[in-house]
Parts: sequence; structure tokens; C-alpha cells
Amino acid sequence: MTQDVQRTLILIKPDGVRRGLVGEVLRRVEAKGYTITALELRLADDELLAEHYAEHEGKPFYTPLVDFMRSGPVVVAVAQGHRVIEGFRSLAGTTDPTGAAPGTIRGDLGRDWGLKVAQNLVHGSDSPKSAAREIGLWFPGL
Ligand code: IDP
Ligand code: MG
Repeated sequence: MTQDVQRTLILIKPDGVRRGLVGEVLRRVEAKGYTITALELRLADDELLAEHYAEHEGKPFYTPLVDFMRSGPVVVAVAQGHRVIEGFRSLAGTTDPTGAAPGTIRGDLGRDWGLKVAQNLVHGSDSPKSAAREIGLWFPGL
């Protein structure tokens, strides 16, 4: 509870942008009391996505994941606040949107569409180390 103010990288994935949920996701982040300190709509390229998802290379969902992530623009954001890394993961809910708890972004707004990759609306960094790496990738120099 006494950790310093943190920053986390949030992505609103192409499904969230396509479904018009950008405002709803950002509303939840702001309503929780976090500050959005960077925000951009962008079409990610293969190189950036390969770096972003390097930990998943070789897994069965890796290629469908990268294809999905470049299927349309994503919203890239940095949010700041006390324990925001853990806090945004909690707002997002678990990876599988069907089982994600109601009240979470994935639980309220996501579902399983029967596709090869889970379309679950958002990404949030999972640790301080990941947050620093991912913010550096998407916003070099920030
Ligand atoms: P996270 O986004 O909850 O941190 P990760 O395990 O880091 O989940 O996986 C990255 C993304 O890859 C997920 O958000 C989801 O879109 C997709 N994914 C992860 N595991 C699976 C799976 O078992 N089947 C299909 N897609 C998956
Ligand atoms: Mg992850």
C-alpha cells in the first residue's frame, strides 16, 4: 500500500475501438481516479506488436493475436496513479471475457466470439517491469 505512484500502459484493442467503447473504457479509468497522461489512436505495425507480445511468441494464439491487433487502430494510453498497474488489471478483469467478473471491463463488455484469439477489449501492463518496457515501446522518450 505504500508503493510510489506508478504508470501503466493501457491499450484499447481493435475490438474496443470498432465497438465504440473508447469513451467507456477511458471513463472507467478516470472514474477510478487515475490520470491519463498520454493518449493516441494508432495503427500498430508488426514490429511493434512482435516486441509488445514477445513473451507469447510460439504459443498457439500468437499469430491470431498479432493479426487481430493490427486489424484496426488501437488506442494507446498511459495512466498514472497509486498502484495503477494492479488497479487497471483489476478494472480490466481476467483474460477470458466469458468468465471475467461482472463489474470489470471484460466482464461487462466482452464475451467469447468463438475465434482463435480472445478479443477482450483492453491490455494493461502486468508489473512495473512490463510497464516500463511497454511505455518505452509505444511512447519512446516518454
Ligand atoms: P492478459 O491480456 O490478460 O495479460 P496474456 O496472457 O498476456 O493476457 O495474453 C495476451 C492476450 O492474448 C490476451 O489478452 C488475449 O487477447 C490473448 N490470449 C491469451 N491467452 C489466450 C488463449 O488461451 N486463447 C486465445 N487467446 C488468448
Ligand atoms: Mg498480458
